[in-house]
Amino acid sequence: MTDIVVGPGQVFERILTLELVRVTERAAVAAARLRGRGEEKAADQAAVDAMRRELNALPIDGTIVIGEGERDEAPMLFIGERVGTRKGPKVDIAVDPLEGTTLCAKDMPGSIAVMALAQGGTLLAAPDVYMNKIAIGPGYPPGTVDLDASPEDNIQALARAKGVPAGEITVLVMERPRHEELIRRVRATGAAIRLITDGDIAGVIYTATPDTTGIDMYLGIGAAPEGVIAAGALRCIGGHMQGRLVLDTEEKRARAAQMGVSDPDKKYELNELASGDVVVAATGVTDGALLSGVRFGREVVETDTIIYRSTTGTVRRIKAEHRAMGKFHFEE
Ligand code: VTB
Repeated sequence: MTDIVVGPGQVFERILTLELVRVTERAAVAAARLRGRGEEKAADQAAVDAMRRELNALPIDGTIVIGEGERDEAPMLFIGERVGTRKGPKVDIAVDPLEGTTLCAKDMPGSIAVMALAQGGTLLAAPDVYMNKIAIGPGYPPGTVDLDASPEDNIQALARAKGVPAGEITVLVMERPRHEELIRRVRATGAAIRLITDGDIAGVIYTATPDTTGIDMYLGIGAAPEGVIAAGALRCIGGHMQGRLVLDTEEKRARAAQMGVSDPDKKYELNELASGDVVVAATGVTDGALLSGVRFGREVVETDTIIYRSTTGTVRRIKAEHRAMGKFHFEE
């Protein structure tokens, strides 16, 4: 596969699109075996191990740009780690092998195994800090909402653009003390709030299909790496998103600068968070609004995966039955 050229047409990721499914499927199954055990670290580690094994089998020369942490704090899938067979196109990889570790440990809805693959240098190399995010779905003119506008103005603007009263808008927010004021102000407009305890990659993605998820807008502060992965998916489906890193200490600003962030206050647009062609795959670990969780049958393990490909905007859903992973089969 060495002759595959990264360039117009993006043959490489077309071929790899389906390969990624295997990566997130394996990670999801590994984590799901530890669902509901209250063991966040063990579930995460299982997902990391499985994802790494599968990534290393791919015909790519991949570099982890968003991973489990910086080199000294993460033994595997750390930022800068090279993955793949090295005989293939140079690609950037962003992973969150178990997004929503607590959700998985408590067997609550919404945990997923997720990764993005992009042309080298096109994903924002976000440090592990917070990001203030806003996202809405496709079909609205650019500038309908803005990260720097008040929540009240954003809700009114979105309601106008949608042609509904503010009372028919639903905003998704992560339940955190830091969002108390935001939640109060959103509710004061008449809009509804859906709270999630974790898992804001899916939270942002929900805005892309409001008719199925019931979510019109994402607001609030979540993790920056998750923001970049969500942006990758949103780029494929359409939708608007902005994000700003929360660099509130000298240490964080220095760390961000080391990773190439020259303006600590920059408001990133969707196409700056993920600026090139990207493929995003996510497999459900526990049930959620986006994906079903892994089902363990007597002989068959079932997974539910969604793959977004930005070049064409294709979204595929793959429900798989894995016989070789069934209870009565030996897994490596
Ligand atoms: C989120 C969410 C994650 O961290 O970005 C969040 O997507 C942000 O951090 O699932 P805090 O928990 O510190 O608020 C998670 O909840 C966990 O990684």
